[in-house]
Order: sequence, then structure tokens, then C-alpha cells
Amino acid sequence: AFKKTEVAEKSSLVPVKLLEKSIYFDSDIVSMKDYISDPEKTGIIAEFKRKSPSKGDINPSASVEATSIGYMQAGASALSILTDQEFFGGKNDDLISARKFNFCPILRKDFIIDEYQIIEAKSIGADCILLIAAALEPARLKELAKFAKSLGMEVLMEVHDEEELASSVNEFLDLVGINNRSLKTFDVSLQTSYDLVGKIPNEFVKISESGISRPDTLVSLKQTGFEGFLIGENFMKSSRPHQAAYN
Ligand code: IGP
Repeated sequence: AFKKTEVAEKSSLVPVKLLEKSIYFDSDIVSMKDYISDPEKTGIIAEFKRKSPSKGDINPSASVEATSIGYMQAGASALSILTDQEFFGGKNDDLISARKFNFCPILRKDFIIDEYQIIEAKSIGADCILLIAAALEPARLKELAKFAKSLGMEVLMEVHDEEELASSVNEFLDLVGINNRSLKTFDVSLQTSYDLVGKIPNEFVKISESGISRPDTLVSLKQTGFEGFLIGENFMKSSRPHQAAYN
């Protein structure tokens, strides 16, 4: 099952055998699917990122501890922690820190293309991984989703158009996210969510991602059938991101 992970043995990456010794590796996850579909909760997945390719620096000195604890106190249902260094200024230690201080579902937000990254995600305490349809062949996406499920994790698949949704949907997913931001042009249009929500099969929890900045937007997305709302920049651009989440 770990066929693609031999690369780890040859490089500076932590060997799989060590990752599997992490206390989180054999622990049960906290279900993002359950938390997001709980009608008593807000459905907000609050994201921690220091910068982004579309905006550059957003909040380079933000503290992941204060922000993640504050997000949860403000009523978020789950956390999304960027671990990609190059484009988002994140690191695995950010997720490890968020995990230490919060009992809630945590999404590892990164560009996952290999089983190794899924083992790593589990070992640092993530509950859910992101798979981006635009970055993976449908058959490969399904293989990675199946692998994540075999480790007891949940899977959020992200799509940006109807074609990606139709070709990549598979039985190993838990949540389907509609990204309102095009990864090619960075243009944001909430219309993407309104257009695609009805096309997501009902067995998946429906998430609207990116460009959400107003309470009334959230209300109307909810009315069209979304249960989860992934919000990053709008919170992170504040000097105290968790206080922005209160408002
Ligand atoms: C959050 P925003 O506009 O609220 O900061 O968006 C999230 O949707 C965005 O960060 C995101 C993302 C991604 C980041 C969506 N898909 C894939 C990295 C990789």
C-alpha cells in the first residue's frame, strides 16, 4: 500500500516508520463530516494562512495557537491549517500546534499528490485531507482518497467546475468543496457555488470555499444547500484573526 513512499527513504523526509510511531497515527479522528453537518454548529471552517499566491502577505506574524483557539471560541466548527511553505507560508508544526490546543476537526490544507503526504497528515494530527480535482487524474484522486480512508481519515475533494465534479466524484469522499476561486486566474465568483451546489450528490457534505466575507453571503449559501463554509483571508487579514471571526 505504501508503494509511492519509497521516495521518503531516499530523501530528507521523515521515514514512514517514524511517522507511524506518532501518537496521532493510531488515534481516532474527529469527524469533520459530523461537525459540519451538525445543525447546532455554524459550519464555519476557519483557515490559518500567513500568505497566499493571490494576495501575497496577509498576516506574516500571526500566531497559530492564539488564532486557532480564538477561532474555536468564536464558534468555528473546524480548522483548516495550511502546511504548504512556498505559497502559503505554512508548516507541519502549525498543524501540530493547532492540534495540541484544540479538540475539533482539522483539515490539512496542502497540495496532496502522494500517499506519503497522507501518512504525514495523519501523523501530525490531521483529521481530514484535501484532494484538488484540478491537480489529479480522477483515477489517482480516487486511489489517494481510498488510501486516506484506509488510515481512518476523511477526505474533502475540491472542484471548480462541473466537469471536474462529474469526472472525479467517487465513493471514498466525505465532503465536496466548491472553490469559488479559480486556481488558474485567482478570480473569485460566488456564482460558482450557486451553479454547482445542485450537482453535488447528496451523500456528501457540501462546502463552499473562498471569497466569503459577509454574514449575508453565508446565509444565502446555506439556503442553497451548503453546510460548510471555508473562510480564510477575511479573518486572517485582521491583526487579530479570531476577533474578526467573532463579528
Ligand atoms: C479560503 P479565502 O478566500 O477565504 O481565503 O479562501 C480557502 O478556500 C482557500 O485558501 C483555498 C485553498 C485551496 C488554498 C481553497 N482551496 C487549495 C490552498 C489550496
